[in-house]
Order: sequence, then structure tokens, then C-alpha cells
Amino acid sequence: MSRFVQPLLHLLLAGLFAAFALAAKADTLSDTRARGYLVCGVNPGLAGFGLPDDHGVWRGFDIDYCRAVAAAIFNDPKKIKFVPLTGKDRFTALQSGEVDVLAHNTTWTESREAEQGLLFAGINYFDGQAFMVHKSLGVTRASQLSGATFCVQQGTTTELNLADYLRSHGMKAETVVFSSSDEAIKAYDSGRCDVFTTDGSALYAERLKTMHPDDQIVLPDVISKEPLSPVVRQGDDRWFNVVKWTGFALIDAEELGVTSANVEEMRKSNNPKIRRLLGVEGDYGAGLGLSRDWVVRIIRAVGNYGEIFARNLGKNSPLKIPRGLNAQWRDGGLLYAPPIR
Ligand SMILES: N[C@@H](CCC(=O)N[C@@H](CS)C(=O)NCC(=O)O)C(=O)O
Repeated sequence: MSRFVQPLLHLLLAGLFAAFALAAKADTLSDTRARGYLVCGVNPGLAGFGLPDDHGVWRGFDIDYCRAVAAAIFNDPKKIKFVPLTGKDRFTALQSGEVDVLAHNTTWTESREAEQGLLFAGINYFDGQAFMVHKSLGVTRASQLSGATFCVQQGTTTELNLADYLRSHGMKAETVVFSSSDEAIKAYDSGRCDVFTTDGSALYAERLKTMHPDDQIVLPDVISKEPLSPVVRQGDDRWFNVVKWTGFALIDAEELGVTSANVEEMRKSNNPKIRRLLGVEGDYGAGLGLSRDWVVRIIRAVGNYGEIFARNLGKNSPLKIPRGLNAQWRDGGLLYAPPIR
């Protein structure tokens, strides 16, 4: 082969390889745009997080997160399909590409991220595992639960934390595992178990599913950290950024006092932070593949983090969960989003 042809051949092969690599490169944002709607994996029925209402309209904190992403892309929070997933099936649905994003009260752990090819896009709810017991049991602290029967759900951190807790406290107990939370709470309610355990936030909702909510108490002990976060697949940095920065934008908007009621007015603000957030100064959507007014689209559609929390979980919802750790950092909570600049 002539000494001119060989380098040319190498160049050609390198070019072909690059073209294949490019073709195989995941681009969920473009795929979503081409499809015309976002596909979001959600909890099949957890009040406050993901649950269809009487008219079949999906409602909840995770639902609004998905709507925020759809609004950022399409300027229309309705361009979305919700796929209800059990706790056990949620990761396979994401890995296989059945959903673009998972917003499913899912705890961020090292193995879920590093071993399952996933990325958690930023904590949107700081939670912890707690216990609900029948009042008639006469128990006030978790340490008194030795010998009790626990109802838990399969494929959750709940199952693992409970085993840790019992082992480290030298407690003997019976654990009954269910594949859906509905089955687990029904079994608890029927008296099959003394204790029902899951994330504290979910206990607020599950308690209301029992026949006599006032006959149940949630013990004050919190036995784990459950940082809940939306999840995406690895290998698509731009999409990861879209989901991650949608969450940060919601938190930043609350911090800066930008709400669904005042977002149009706020575009006239002199505050440079608000001007950047709303795309009046600079073009911070471009790097994400979004429009300059991407945050305006989000806030107009679903409001800021505080509005989403109040509507679904907090003071304007039946659950009335206090903000607690989920307050802004300035109010003594843990919400602290990087700035848009
Ligand atoms: N945050 C924990 C617990 C999540 C959890 O318990 N989820 C349950 C109860 S809310 C669930 O998804 N239930 C829906 C179902 O599978 O029916 C985790 O990520 O493992």
C-alpha cells in the first residue's frame, strides 16, 4: 500500500467510527422533541407524589416535576405521558428507555447510581424512613418494636434499612414483603402486621388509606436518610443537565420570590439574578438546548418549588407536611440550588 493511501485509509476509518459513535450517542432531548411529548415514569398511586385524580388527571409533587421538564422543552406542561411503575420495576423501565426520566420518590444511593447505569439529577425532597403502628399496640418508640411483624415493600431502600435497623439493635422481628405498596398497606390495615414502614413523606399519605387513620400513629424515630431525586440514564449529559437544572430553577425561583402569579411582572425586575433566571439578561437556556425563557415557561406552568410543595404535600394539600428539611437554606432548611449564571 502506498505511503499516501494508508494514512487516508486511517482517516476514513476514524471518520466512520466517529460517525457510528455519533449515531449511537444518546440524545433524549432531541428524541423527546421529535416524539412531541415527554415520557415520565411515576408512582402508580401515592397521594402527594403521583396519583391520578377523579378525572384521571395525574397530580403530585413528582408529577409537577415532570410537567416542569415538559414546560421547559415544549412550553406546554401537557405534552407528557405518565407511565405508572412499581417500586420494583422503576429502574428497568428507565434503563430500557421506556421512560425518559423517573420521578418516583426514589432514594439516591451509591449502588443505584454506580451499578445500574443511572444518574440522580439532584435531591428534590429530603426524607427519612419512619414507622407507623396501630395505636392499640401501645408503643411510642421504635426501640419497643422487638418481636413485632413489619409490612414492607419489595425493591425499596425501606426493606434494606429495616434489616439494618433490626440487626444493629439486636431485635428479632418478622418481616412480610409485598410487591406493591397497596398490598402492603392493606395487609397492615387488616392486622396482618403490627408495623408499616416506608419514607416519612409516604406515611402521611398511606395513613389516610387506612380505615381508621386516627387509630394509627407515626413514631418519632427516623432511621435512615432518604434523599429523593429524579433519575436519568447515564451517557446523555445534556439530558441530565436539562432535568437537573429544571430542579435547580424551581428552587432558585422560590429563593428569588418568582412565582406563577408574578413571573410576567418579574421580567421587569432590576435584580440581575432575576433577570438572568428569566432570560431577560444573558441566554442561559442555550447551553441546555432550551429557549432563553425556559425558566419563565416552567414557572408559568407549575410555579416555583414552594408552590409545588404547598399544592401537593404542604399547607394547601390534605397531607399538610411541614417544610422541615425541605425549607430554603435561608429558612433553616437544606434547599440550596446552584445559581443560574
Ligand atoms: N424512597 C425509597 C422507598 C420508595 C417506596 O417505598 N416506594 C413505594 C412506596 S411509596 C412505591 O413506589 N410504591 C408503589 C408501588 O410499587 O406500588 C426507595 O427509593 O426505595
